[in-house]
Amino acid sequence: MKNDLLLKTLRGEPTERTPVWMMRQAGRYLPEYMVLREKYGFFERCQTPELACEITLQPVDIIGVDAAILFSDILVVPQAMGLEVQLVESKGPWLPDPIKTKHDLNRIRVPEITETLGYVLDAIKLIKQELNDRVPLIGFAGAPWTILCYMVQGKGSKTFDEAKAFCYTQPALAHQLLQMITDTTIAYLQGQIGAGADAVQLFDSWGGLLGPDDFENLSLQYIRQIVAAVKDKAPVIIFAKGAWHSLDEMAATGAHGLGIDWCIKPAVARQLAGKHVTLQGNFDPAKLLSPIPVIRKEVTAMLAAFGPGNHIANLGHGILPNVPVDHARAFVDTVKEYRHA
Ligand code: 1CP
Repeated sequence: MKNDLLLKTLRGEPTERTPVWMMRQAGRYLPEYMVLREKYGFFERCQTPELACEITLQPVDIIGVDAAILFSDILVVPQAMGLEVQLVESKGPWLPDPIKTKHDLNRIRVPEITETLGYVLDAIKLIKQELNDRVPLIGFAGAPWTILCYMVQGKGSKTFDEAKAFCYTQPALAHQLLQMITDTTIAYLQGQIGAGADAVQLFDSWGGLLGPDDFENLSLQYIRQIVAAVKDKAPVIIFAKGAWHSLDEMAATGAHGLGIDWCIKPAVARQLAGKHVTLQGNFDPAKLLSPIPVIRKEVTAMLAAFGPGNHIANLGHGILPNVPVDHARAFVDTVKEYRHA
């Protein structure tokens, strides 16, 4: 690997500088992505290895990030389990027949990965070939709780109240569903690593909607199973947005990296997570809308706050579609130019 800054940092080894990538870096803020978005539907872009490969490589070539992340979506998992998932223009994900009852659970299954998600594995093989070891490739999946949110609510939400009501009123069914998602995700991530992914990230985007006890019960116990099943095959990053209260338990899973958002100070996160795990984050994505000199100053402050080693510079959540490309580049360049005293 020509640029192994990310993998070294995840293994806890020292590097000459901090590695940097951006969550959702392959996407709508890039004009080159928008050209392909005009021509092909969302799942067509995911399911065509040549398109997924081209989109995955765009931020590597255009912005110069230290890692590629597979272009796909967390919602291909419910699709593979047998639920219909659409992406409605300017409205987001839409699942017309969400899971509400025991009867609905009979409509889904733990699928064979090569049969249902073989296109992802093919995309990974092609991406690895095209990357030619320039930078590592990150594979990913949604954490079971976040996937349940969409499978039950049927669409995006600020509160995911229907998903929570399902868990609180039908706990046995909820746990059955979470275990099915977990089993699918383990096979899926093992498949991604087998196809060539150098590291994997679990996105628990809605983990922060749960209190600490519910987070353990509905999310972390399943994340723990997934980390245990993949951590010896490739480094694992857990990004449970807003779930800072459980950083110690997340570190105890044996994950190599923990993502944090901008609502926690790096020093506090370090204290909670312990000395050894690598922290990833935590720039407020909306701050990329600031003037470039402000971005540079704030990124420098963020790097100083994390201190040297055990840090992957990233945003605290996905990049916003209205971020100018040169602002994203300023974020990445500032990290690449920075050296700890
Ligand atoms: O072009 C378009 O309009 C589609 C927008 C889009 C894109 C570019 C969606 C729909 N998904 C993606 C790609 C995607 N999704 C990646 C690609 C790799 C990268 O560049 O990072 C990844 C990692 C995801 C993961 C994802 N999808 C998450 C977890 C990360 C996060 O942002 O919290 C979630 C929650 C989703 C669901 C989803 N898919 C798409 C949208 C707009 C959403 C969010 C909907 C919501 O707010 O509830």
